[in-house]
Order: sequence, then structure tokens, then C-alpha cells
Amino acid sequence: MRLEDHPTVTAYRKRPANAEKAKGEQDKVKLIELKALAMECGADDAGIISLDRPEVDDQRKDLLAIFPTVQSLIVIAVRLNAANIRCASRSVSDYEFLLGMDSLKHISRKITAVLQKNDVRVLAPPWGFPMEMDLWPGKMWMVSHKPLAVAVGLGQFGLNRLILHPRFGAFNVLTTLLIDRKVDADDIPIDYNPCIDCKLCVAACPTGAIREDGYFYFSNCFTHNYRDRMGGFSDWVEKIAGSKNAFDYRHKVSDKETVSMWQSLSYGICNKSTYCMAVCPAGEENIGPFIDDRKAYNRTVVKPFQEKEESIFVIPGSDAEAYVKKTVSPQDRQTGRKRAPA
Ligand code: B12
Ligand code: SF4
Repeated sequence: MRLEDHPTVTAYRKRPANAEKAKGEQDKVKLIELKALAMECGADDAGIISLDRPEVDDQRKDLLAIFPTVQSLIVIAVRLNAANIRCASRSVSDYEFLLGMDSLKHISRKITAVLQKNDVRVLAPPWGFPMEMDLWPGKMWMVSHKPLAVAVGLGQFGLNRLILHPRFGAFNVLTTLLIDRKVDADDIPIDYNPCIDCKLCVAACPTGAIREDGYFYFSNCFTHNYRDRMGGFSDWVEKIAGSKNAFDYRHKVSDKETVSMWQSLSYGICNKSTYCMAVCPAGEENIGPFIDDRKAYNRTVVKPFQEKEESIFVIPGSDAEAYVKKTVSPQDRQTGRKRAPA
């Protein structure tokens, strides 16, 4: 049988998209339809741009490396439940974060299924994890969702380094789908920054990672927040390996830390802090309580994080260690209560 007569090939030739392609008439995908699809599949907001846009310049090489035929990018935002993220209990906040990530995965899967049926090829990279671990300790992620979210109009960078959406503010998670088709129009960035420069993220971050001038101490955040992942995990393993016996191990690692590792390994990664997101009043849906009664806002939203008793993971001798020591009151230092570097 000639290849052209094979049932798979004849079926392929008859598919509408390929018939158009054969006539040189393949249409661009319509922006409005693609966005409607993303929303139908559960996205809370979405935006689309072509790979040629200048905002993609610094990522284009990485994007082409993972998907050589990519032409356009769909960025998706999923709104998080602010009440959960604002809960000082880590289990409630982490649960919300995991649910948000689950939603991103399901929405990406649904959009991909619909587009695939219509002969549009889609690459759906991870929202964050898993990452390219053989690139550790370098840049291990292939797509940086935040600058793309800015380019498609989903928000702007806040002082807290998160993308602040005009409606749901900091309470959102992001992902990007790469497609192999051109789109008939591009989205554009929003023309103002939802950040109101209240600096509550600076006041709430337990590690001093966010500075008033916008400088972000990556390592302060990474060392504490990611204690159960990557470098923090390696450090834990080395402590086990370097312990003479169980007593020695317990001297080096608290029981709380051991059970936290168990939880992250078994149930899903836990973050030690999401306070810079939690306290942020930006966005039309969140600003009300901050504008109406700032004192009450501080008492109910900001203070619970500042007063939380917890261990903060820092590198000995680092700027983060000095910051943590400075923020523990002399009385607390005596009683050993509240924040303490671990
Ligand atoms: C690496 C990483 C981290 C690292 C480094 C964070 C960072 N700032 O880059 C660490 C471990 C610290 C981290 C922590 C967290 N992360 Co994280 N992280 C990532 C990851 C994998 C890549 C981020 C990235 O691209 N960094 C490089 C560049 C883009 O970021 P940048 O350093 O901020 O550089 C930009 C600024 O300088 C910016 N810029 C321009 N103008 C302005 C103006 C101002 C005022 C400022 C401040 C910046 C700024 O320009 C640069 C971009 O070109 C993404 C997932 C992904 N694949 O995209 C998630 C991601 C960024 N993380 C996210 C979240 C939610 C968090 C945490 C809240 C996690 C938690 N639950 O505790 C914290 C928040 C920490 C913080 N305040 O930033 C979300 C952010 C969602 C959002 N709405 O913005 C993402 C997108 C995951 C997701 N899929 O939703 N994260
Ligand atoms: S907490 Fe305030 S300063 Fe920080 S990002 Fe949100 S609005 Fe901006």
C-alpha cells in the first residue's frame, strides 16, 4: 500500500485544519475565542501574546528549546481564596496553595484537550514544580510566568515581587501554555500598577527579604520558605548522614522539623511563609477592609503573622539572621518565645 493510501494518512488529509493548510489558508486562532476557551475551562483570567513580542526576548531561547514550533503564549491566572492564605495556620494556607496549583493543572489539561482536537499543538510546562533538577543550583524553570503575565495584562509586579491582578491582587497563581499557532491579536499590559505602596509586605516578611526600595533578598526567602525543598532538603539529609545516632540527630533537628519534612514528602510541599501575599491589600476585591479601617486591618491581617511563634530558617551569619534577631523583642529573647533563628 502506498503511504498516501494508508487509512491514517487519508484521515489526516481530510481533517479540516489540514485541508486548509494544504490550500495555504490556515487561519490564525482568534484571540477572543482562545480567551473564552480558557475561561470556560476554569481560568479566572487569561491573556495571550505572540512569541515575537519584545517582553519575551529574554525567554524566547528557553521557550524554543522546549517547544521548537511555539508561536504564541496563553497565560492563565487562578484566583486564590484570600481568607485561607491569610490564615496564620500554615496548614490552611498551604492547603489553599496546593488547591490553586491543582486547578492550574486541571485547567491546562482541559484547554490542551480541546486545542489538540482542533489540531493545535500545545505544550503545558509545570506551573513551578517539577523543575529541571539537573540544572540546580542554576535557573531550573523553563518558563518565567510572572513577566509573561505582565505582558498579557494580568497585572504588574508589586513591591512583594508578586503579580498583582487588578481585581484579585496578589491572590493568584499562574501558568503558561505554549501553542504552535499564530493568534489574530495580542493582549497588552495594564496601564497602572495595583500596588499601593503600603509596604505591609515589607513589615510582614519574617526574613527581611523584601526591602522598602524594592530590593528582594532571594536567599532570605528561599532559605526559610523552601526549607523542605532543594537546598533545605539537602541540608536535612546531610544532618541525618552526619548524625552519630538518633540522640545526635534530635539534637540537630527538632521533632517539628522532622514531621514537617514527612508532611512535605507525603502530602505535598509546604511553604514556611506566604505572608507577603497574605497581607497585601491590593486589588479591587481586597482593598475595602484596608481603606475602611486601617487599624482593624493591621490587627486582624498583619499582626497575626508578626506575632506568630515560629522558627525561622536562616544561613548562619547572614543578613536574614541579623534581621530575625532584631525583630525578636528582648522579653521574647529571654523566654525563647516567638520568632527565633533555626
Ligand atoms: C524561583 C521562584 C521563586 C523563588 C524566587 C522568587 C522570585 N522573586 O523570583 C522563591 C523561592 C524565593 C519563591 C518564593 C515564592 N513564590 Co515563587 N516562583 C519561582 C518561579 C519558579 C520562577 C520565578 C521567576 O521567574 N523569577 C525570575 C524573575 C521573573 O523574577 P524577579 O526576580 O522578581 O525579577 C523581576 C523583577 O525584577 C521585575 N520587576 C520589574 N519591575 C519591577 C518593579 C518592582 C517594584 C519589583 C519589585 C520588581 C520588578 O523584573 C524581573 C523580571 O524580568 C515561579 C514559577 C515560574 N516557573 O515562573 C514561581 C512563582 C513566581 N512563585 C509564586 C509564589 C506564589 C511564591 C510564594 C508566595 C510561595 C509561597 N507559597 O510562599 C513565594 C513569594 C516570594 C516572593 N515575594 O517573591 C507564584 C507567583 C504568583 C504571582 N501572583 O505572582 C509563581 C509564578 C508560581 C505560580 N505558578 O504561580 N519563588
Ligand atoms: S503589600 Fe502593599 S506594598 Fe506590598 S505589594 Fe501589596 S500593595 Fe504593594
